[in-house]
Formats: sequence, structure tokens, C-alpha cells
Amino acid sequence: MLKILGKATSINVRKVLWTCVELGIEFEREDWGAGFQSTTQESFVALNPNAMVPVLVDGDFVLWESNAICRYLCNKTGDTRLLPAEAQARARVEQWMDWQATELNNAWRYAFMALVRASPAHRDPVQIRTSVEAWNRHIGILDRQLDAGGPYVAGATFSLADVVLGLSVNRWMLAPVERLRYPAVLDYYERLGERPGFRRFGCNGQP
Ligand SMILES: N[C@@H](CCC(=O)N[C@@H](CS)C(=O)NCC(=O)O)C(=O)O
Repeated sequence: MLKILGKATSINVRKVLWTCVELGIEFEREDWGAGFQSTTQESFVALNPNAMVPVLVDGDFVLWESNAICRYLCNKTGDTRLLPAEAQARARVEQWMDWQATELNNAWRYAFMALVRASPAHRDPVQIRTSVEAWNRHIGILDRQLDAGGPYVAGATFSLADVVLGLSVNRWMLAPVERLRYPAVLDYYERLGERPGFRRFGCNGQP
């Protein structure tokens, strides 16, 4: 059986758990990461030199990077519902997944470390404000995409892009920041809330 290493409260682990529910994949999970078994242990670093969760163990095959794991699970099952086979449709899904992992994540990181994690290394008020503004600005990009071409990020059907961005919207919704009004994002969030995989893993224990 597939093994997923990582605590279920981690946003990146939850991407993989939600994807497994969408694909009907059974898995075992072990708690690793801050508050659980340390990822800096030699045995873990041998699996992922970045000392981060999630890590997927599929027999002898070991994979890290949450978005890559989600894509692997689709490819392994041959299920093209979340990751289309057709080149342009797939590229559109992957475009939004890459945007989430790079542009969007870089926007919120400082504010999240400061305001949620209370990190002593993230106390500069100017950088906090800049990060909150960038966070809202990026959610605004998502709002315009959903408004123009929804109801899902890559168009008419639910895809892997919605798994990774659904978790990002969940993080934005729960963060103690001033949120700009984005009606399409709020509708989208409600729509995702109807999915069993989101209810189980997407909303980090929140209703
Ligand atoms: N780019 C990586 C980032 C993984 C990441 O940031 N993982 C965090 C948890 S969300 C982590 O392992 N932090 C260290 C820890 O919890 O010990 C991915 O998408 O898999």
C-alpha cells in the first residue's frame, strides 16, 4: 500500500491526501514534521534531502514535492479526470499548479510566518504589510480567472489545480489578515466545500 509521510495538518500533505480521496486511492500515513517525528532524522533526510513533508513511498519508489506527488498519483492510476491527457488542457492545469507553488506561495509566506506562526524572524511591519497586500493581489488574480472562466480554476471541470489552490484559499480564509472582497473566490470556496475530499482534508479541521 502507498505510504504518505507527513502530518495531516500540513497544507502540502493535505494536497496529497485530498488527491487520494478524489482518485479513490488507499494509503497509510505516518505523522512526520514539526510536532511529530522530526524530518531532520537521518532516515528521513535519506528519503527527502529537503527534510520536508510530504514524502510518498510507493514500494521502492520515493517521491517528494507535493505537486509532483499529486501528478504522479494521477499518472499512476491513469485517471485523467484531475489531470487531462490532452496537451493544452493539461498545460492549463499545470500552469495554475506552478503558479500556486511559486508566485502565490511567495506572496503569503512572510505574513503567514509573522501572523500565524509568530516567528521571531518575521517581525518587520513593512514586510508584513507588503506580504498581506501581495497575498490579496494574488487571490484577486484567482478571482478574475474564476469570474471569467470558472467554475473551476482550469475551466468547466474540477482538476488538480483546484486541489492545490483550494488549500491556498483555505489558508487565506483562515489567516488573521484583512481580506479584500472576492465574490468569485468565495463562491468557489463554497463549491469546493461540497466535495468529500475537501471536507475530510481540505479545510484543516474547520467547518
Ligand atoms: N515545496 C514543498 C514544501 C513542503 C513544505 O513546506 N513542508 C512543510 C510543511 S507544510 C515542512 O515539511 N515543514 C517542516 C516540518 O514540518 O518539520 C512541497 O510542496 O512539498
